[in-house]
Amino acid sequence: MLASTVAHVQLFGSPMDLGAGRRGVDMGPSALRLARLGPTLVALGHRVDDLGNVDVPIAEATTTPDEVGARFVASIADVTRRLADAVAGAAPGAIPVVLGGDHAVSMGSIAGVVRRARGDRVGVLWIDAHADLNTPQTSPSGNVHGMPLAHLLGHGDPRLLAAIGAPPLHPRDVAFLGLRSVDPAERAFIHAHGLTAWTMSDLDRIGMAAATGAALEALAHVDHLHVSFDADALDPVVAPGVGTPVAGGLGYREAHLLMELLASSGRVGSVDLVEVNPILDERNASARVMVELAASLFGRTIL
Ligand SMILES: [Mn+2]
Repeated sequence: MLASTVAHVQLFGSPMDLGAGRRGVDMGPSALRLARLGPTLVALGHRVDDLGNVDVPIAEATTTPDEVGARFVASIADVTRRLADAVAGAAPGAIPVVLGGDHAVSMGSIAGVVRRARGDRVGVLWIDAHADLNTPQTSPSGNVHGMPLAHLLGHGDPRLLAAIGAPPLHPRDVAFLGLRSVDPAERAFIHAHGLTAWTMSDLDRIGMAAATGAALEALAHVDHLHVSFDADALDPVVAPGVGTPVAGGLGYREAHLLMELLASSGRVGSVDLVEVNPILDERNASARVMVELAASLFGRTIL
């Protein structure tokens, strides 16, 4: 995808909050649509198909046991399969954009991207306050939205690994940007597997432009770049309506610069926009910020 080229974007909603401790991110796809995500991308000249939502059970209506280590794991595994199938079936050449939902939806979206890549090497830029590297054994909460990346790397609950059903990501093919709330077991995981990360502290020191350049360089060897953007990477002042707000996040212009640099790299092949929580929001402001950022990611420039 190039800043100046026309993209074919396919939107997939996954209105799931089974992975989150706090409810409400199931309304994320609606909030992003009401904030005019589709029309905004069309106005940039892109072709956009909204393929609707995958089927997601409602927490109150699930009949699977609410397991302590990994809450709603069986239902989340079902959603992972459905979303992976949908994304794997995206039109040739299209850029799938998955609307969450809690970050557990990325198990399905990235599994679908890996299947669709047919052996091409898939790299992931994980833009997030959190590392999402827990497993049911290490998670302090049992909330699966803190575990998707561990599972995509091949570690964790066998039911989720089976639902992903794609070869695990290689640790060298993952880079973090924006980390600031990392559990001890996640820190150990990052060091044990040599994952690359630009934390908020790194961003303070070297600035967003250098950090984004370094992250793209670290992923220069992959064939397909997936951007998984958790709204909680943003500072709560910019976006209060997110799943798990953490102080000290990306500022408004800093986040736009990141998106503009990704757009001008011409390398983004698929995207997640997750963890928008309208319950905590103020008149859909956070969804609107995410749509503005998506516009920058899809080539909107100031001049
Ligand atoms: Mn996350």
